[in-house]
Amino acid sequence: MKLGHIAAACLSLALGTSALAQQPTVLKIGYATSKESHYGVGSTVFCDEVEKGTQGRFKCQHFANSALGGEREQIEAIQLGTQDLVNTSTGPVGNFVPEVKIVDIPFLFRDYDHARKVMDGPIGQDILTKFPSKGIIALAWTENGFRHMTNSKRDIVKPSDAAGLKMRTMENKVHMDGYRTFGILPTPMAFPELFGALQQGTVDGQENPIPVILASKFSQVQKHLSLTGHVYSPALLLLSPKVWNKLSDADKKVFVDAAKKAAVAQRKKVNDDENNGIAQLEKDGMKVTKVVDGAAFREALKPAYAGYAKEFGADNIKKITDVQ
Ligand code: EAX
Repeated sequence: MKLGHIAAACLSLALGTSALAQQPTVLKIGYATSKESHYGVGSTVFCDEVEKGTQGRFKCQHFANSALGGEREQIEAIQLGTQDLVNTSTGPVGNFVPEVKIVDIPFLFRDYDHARKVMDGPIGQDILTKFPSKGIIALAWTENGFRHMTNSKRDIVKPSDAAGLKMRTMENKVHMDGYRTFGILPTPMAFPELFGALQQGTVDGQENPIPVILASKFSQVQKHLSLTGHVYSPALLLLSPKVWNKLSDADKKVFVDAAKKAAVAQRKKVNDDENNGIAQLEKDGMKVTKVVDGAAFREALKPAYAGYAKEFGADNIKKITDVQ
């Protein structure tokens, strides 16, 4: 090699090293739906705020549309440190952190105000402290939304209409116990498999919030939508301890504050989708049942509530329903 070439090689090596020192740490963030959906909106705000707050030392690579797998798989990857962040529903989370299960009880929350107040108040914040001992850092509650039923067979006004329908549920025992009292045949399945299962008729229906039904284009494979709002679906922004443990205290604060801003943006998108998305789904051909017999669903759920009271404590459930 000529001297000039060696000098050039040394120069490029030196430049390469200095460029490397300034390279931001790229965090992999995953979620179930598109980058334009509620999860994408919240995740984008989080990442922008982190990038700003750390002067560009951290940035994100987004893996939307379940590109990193189902929510259970992504949470496992967070524990292992092979994935940095996930913006996930609580669907599978109770299998990792049992204290979360109580907020998955059907008809526990009256409305969005009630749910958000509980999650942001002492009860919700206390649940977040249970994550680190399970190898997960919970930065904030985000949101998926109140879940509604869709199916390919008929309108659902009351539990007897839902009875006998094979419905995909999340891998969530609290939900499944409740839905069985409606007469539904719950079929737990990871979300990435759901569209195909609906298309092929492996299941008759599913239940998800409006933002998910919209983003996943379930109108292409489901005729009937009933606004059952039978359970609130909280979501969480989870971080791997492998990342967290290396952060300075100042950076930790940047991450937590960014997650809070993400939650605000994600909830706003949920509101927007609730307000505008139903008309869109009708336009897309869905038949929407807007008035359902909520009292009949609550009545049907009574045996499941006896089980919930035993598992979680009637007083703990009351503490949540008492929040005004
Ligand atoms: O988190 O699995 C589900 O039905 C979830 O609601 C969805 O993936 C978004």
